[in-house]
Amino acid sequence: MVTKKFGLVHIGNDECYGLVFVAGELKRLGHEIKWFDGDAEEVLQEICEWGPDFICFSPLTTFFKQAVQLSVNIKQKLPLVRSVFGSYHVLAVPESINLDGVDIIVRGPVYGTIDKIISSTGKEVFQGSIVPVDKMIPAREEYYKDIPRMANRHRKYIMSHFGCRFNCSYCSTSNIRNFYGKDVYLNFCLSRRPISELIKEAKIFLEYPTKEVSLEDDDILSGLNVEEWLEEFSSTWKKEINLPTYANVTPSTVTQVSEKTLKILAGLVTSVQMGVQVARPESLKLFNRTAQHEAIVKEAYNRLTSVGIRVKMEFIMGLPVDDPVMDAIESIKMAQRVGAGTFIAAFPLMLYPGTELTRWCIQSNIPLNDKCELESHTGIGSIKFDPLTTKRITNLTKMATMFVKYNINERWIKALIDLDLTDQASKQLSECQYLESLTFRQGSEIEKEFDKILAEMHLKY
Ligand code: B12
Ligand code: SF4
Repeated sequence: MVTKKFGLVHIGNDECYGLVFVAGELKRLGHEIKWFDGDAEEVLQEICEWGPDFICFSPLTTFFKQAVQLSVNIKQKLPLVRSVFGSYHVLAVPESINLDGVDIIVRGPVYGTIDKIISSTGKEVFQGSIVPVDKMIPAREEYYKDIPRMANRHRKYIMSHFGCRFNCSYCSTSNIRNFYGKDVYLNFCLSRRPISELIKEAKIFLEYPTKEVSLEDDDILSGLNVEEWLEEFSSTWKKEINLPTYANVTPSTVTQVSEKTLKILAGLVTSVQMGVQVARPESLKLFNRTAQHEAIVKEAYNRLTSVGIRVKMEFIMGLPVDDPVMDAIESIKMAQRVGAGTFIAAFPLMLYPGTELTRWCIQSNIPLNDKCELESHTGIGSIKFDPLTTKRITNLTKMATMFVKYNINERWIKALIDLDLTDQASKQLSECQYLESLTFRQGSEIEKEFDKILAEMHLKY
């Protein structure tokens, strides 16, 4: 076998989790790998000095343009290098193969594609093969060695399964499910990885200054035999890793699992993030989430807090509805009814390619906002509104955390969202919001390190 040099390009503030599995597969096959920080000024020079045969990108839609531009720049300097793109954006938009800078696209898993990548000469789109989840082996050693800002990140990620049983219209899950086919999706994306593999994967976190681990499954409570699995995972995690964790849940699953399951979860996580998204029934319908109405959210919130789990609720604002501002205010008022004083986060609606909602908006001729960069902290979403509504929605997403935490009433909310924010005010609000999320999970001590954390990331606002 000929050994090739594969450069892996990280982009963004958080780990590129899929690329960690690509690294594992390349290592298993005996290829040479090196990671590069795509956000670093000297990245182009460093890649040229190393001289890879292939350069790999795994951008979500948010980072796709940046990745393509970097690839174009690399290929100008190293005309023989071949660029390979994988992950969710190119899965949904394989036509991206026609762009300058994109030589090869891999749709779906990396498995079974490396030899094809090496042999290919023209522009090609490959489809990866499913392998049993216990054969998916990630590799982080080189990642953390080559990009210290990732190694030193206070938060790390791990996933026990890769899917979700719901079908929200704004989410890529339905697209991924269609791509794999329903049965394969069920068997692959919803199967749990062996606990021993998760522990092996997490051991490296202990070598670096890790403060918390996000159990990043879309819903930690979904999947078969959840009670037995959680019990075993929780006791092994505490024995072998014992770093604080948090997880994602969905209201409907929280209300369905047993009391014992919730108590086991309470022993494992310090808090959970629960997607609530919207309050109004017609907005729930637009999102294909009709079952997750206020009574379910309230029940889920109460069940979680009754076993001592703190809950962060997440909302989406700026919907293509008749009165988007009141729609968002109704969501805030619902969050206050469910858990005033708690920590919530609100994001502007982002339309990702391949989702049902994206298709619906295009078919319905909903005006789209070309200023949306798919960066949630900017407060700029995908739907185009008149200037006043745009301002109010942006302010609502930036201040929603404060409105619920400090239980601000509707008159004050309406007054505050009419303010014109200066650039500095906007930046500080995003920082405050981020600090709230850290103190919610890690306690107020983290405030002492906040300036250092900010210095190591490029917080978009
Ligand atoms: C884990 C996760 C995260 C993590 C890690 C993100 C990352 N960059 O890896 C965190 C929490 C940081 C995150 C954040 C965000 N996420 Co996220 N996240 C996920 C989640 C739950 C799982 C993704 C995953 O790691 N799967 C497991 C790995 C093993 O699979 P994989 O990534 O597909 O990789 C495999 C293949 O695709 C392929 N592959 C991947 N890359 C490459 C590259 C090459 C060269 C090759 C050959 C193959 C290859 O090989 C891998 C192994 O088989 C998905 C939802 C889901 N259940 O799929 C959403 C998802 C990916 N996230 C999404 C979004 C929108 C975001 C945010 C932009 C949200 C926001 N507005 O802030 C941020 C972006 C932050 C960032 N800096 O990247 C969207 C992406 C939609 C899109 N078209 O871009 C998804 C699909 C969820 C959704 N709402 O629809 N996310
Ligand atoms: S519950 Fe979350 S991960 Fe599942 S389909 Fe809805 S938004 Fe996507």
